[in-house]
Amino acid sequence: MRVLSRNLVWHLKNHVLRGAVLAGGGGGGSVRWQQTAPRVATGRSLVPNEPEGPKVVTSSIPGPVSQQKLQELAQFQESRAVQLFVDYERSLGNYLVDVDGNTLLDIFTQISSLPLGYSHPDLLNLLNDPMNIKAFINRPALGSFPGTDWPERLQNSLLQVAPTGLQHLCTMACGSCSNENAYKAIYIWYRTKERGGEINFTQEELESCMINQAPGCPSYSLLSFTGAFHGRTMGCLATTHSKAIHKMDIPSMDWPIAQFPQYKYPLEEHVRENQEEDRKSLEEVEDLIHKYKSMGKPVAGIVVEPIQSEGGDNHASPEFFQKLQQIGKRTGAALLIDEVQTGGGPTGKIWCHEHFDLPEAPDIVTFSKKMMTGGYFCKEEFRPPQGYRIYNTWMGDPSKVIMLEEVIRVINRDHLLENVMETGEVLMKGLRELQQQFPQHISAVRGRGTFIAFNGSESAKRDKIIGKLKMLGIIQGGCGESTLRLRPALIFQPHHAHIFLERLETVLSEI
Ligand code: PSZ
Repeated sequence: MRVLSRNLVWHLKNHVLRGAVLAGGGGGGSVRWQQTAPRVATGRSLVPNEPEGPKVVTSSIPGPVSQQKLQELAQFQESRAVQLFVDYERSLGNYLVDVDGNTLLDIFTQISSLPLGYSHPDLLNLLNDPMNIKAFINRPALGSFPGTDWPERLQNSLLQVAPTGLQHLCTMACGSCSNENAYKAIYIWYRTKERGGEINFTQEELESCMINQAPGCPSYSLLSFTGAFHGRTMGCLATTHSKAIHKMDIPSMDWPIAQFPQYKYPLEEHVRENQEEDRKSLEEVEDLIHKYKSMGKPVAGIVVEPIQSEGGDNHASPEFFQKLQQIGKRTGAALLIDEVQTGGGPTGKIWCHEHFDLPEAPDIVTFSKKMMTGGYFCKEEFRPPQGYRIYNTWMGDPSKVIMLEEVIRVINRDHLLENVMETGEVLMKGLRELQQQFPQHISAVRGRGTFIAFNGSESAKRDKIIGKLKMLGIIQGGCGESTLRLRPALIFQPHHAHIFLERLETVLSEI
């Protein structure tokens, strides 16, 4: 009943009262999120025929069909992380439809990896081109047998959005393998520098590397930050520190880990304390770099997320990143910015580090998720001096790059970065108001674009909010200790934001 009446309120606001400034009503709670005419106007929803709003038809989620499927799957696969089964046939735009027929507004988008939501018509349309169909079924080993159009494909996709100053790239399949190979590129670069331009290996190097010993396998290290997430493969995992469950029982490397700045929010009210956090963190970075050098494990690179995502949406200032870059330059360590989760537009720029005004490009930028393909951009000196050193079977997938080309075209055509900024403003304003109204439940609203988060009062309360939102038709994710994060697609518009805010208000007034 409650859901039905909420749907009705939503319908009124979006169809009857669209463009008007609402001053009250809304089932007990006041509706203060002003509806203004959208600046990005291409009809109501950017994806035609999207559902009108969320609709929950089962008394619990996962519903009975999802539960039954889960039992089937669990017979032969560990499936405890499965939340529900999805009807991808019926999911569209910002709405995920599950196998029980629940229509859910998706603000988590497959762990932040859908740039254009579900079944975007322009992506579907790619399959009408017979050339594309061949690309989808003939998957090449790109490092050795790329198709005729591969250079052109990369020019028309990844290189169109390459960060300024990074004109070289390597494609990979996922975020972890992008980081893993970027780490290798850093070590190769570092050792090549040490050899002083000599590109031939010594016999001793050739033999020792085969048995994991120096000098062929030097003991270099990579500096990462507390709370970081860079993937779960062995090298990446050594730099991941967000949750113990990721790391338990896996042997790892003793590499330096510096404390990431622990900011207070809102940023404008805590400038002094946050600057002090930057200072402490950067001082530790320098200390660790010196310490590890004297231990015989020189730091070849620094890896950092522009906004720590899995670790709890922890921000750091542009000055922090500028100074981090300076430290890297001074000590001879490369700077790798991991844009796997932030890249592709959710912060209102294609790359989050564009917000930082770095005096020059970082050395390597890794990507995946919304970029459809994994990979990294790098400076020329990060290309290994020999071939076949950064390589694997697929090295990505042309079909994903074809999709990315279309995604970039749609981002430009539909002004999706502007849409992200506009929707982000609506979300931030609404969340700040809710934070004032319910300070006992939520705090620390923060974000860039629609890459937004806020804290619950504690981990169990956060999970409760997520659970109740789901029953009101909203899929939202958690991260860190007690944080709720928004990771909508780039097609998430102000009217979707209003549905979310309204339902969050209901949840907060009920818990
Ligand atoms: O639990 C997990 O394994 C999750 S939940 C979210 C992610 C992984 N994100 C992946 C990720 C990332 O956010 C950053 C900043 N860097 C690297 C990765 C690894 O990417 P994948 O998962 O594609 O290997």
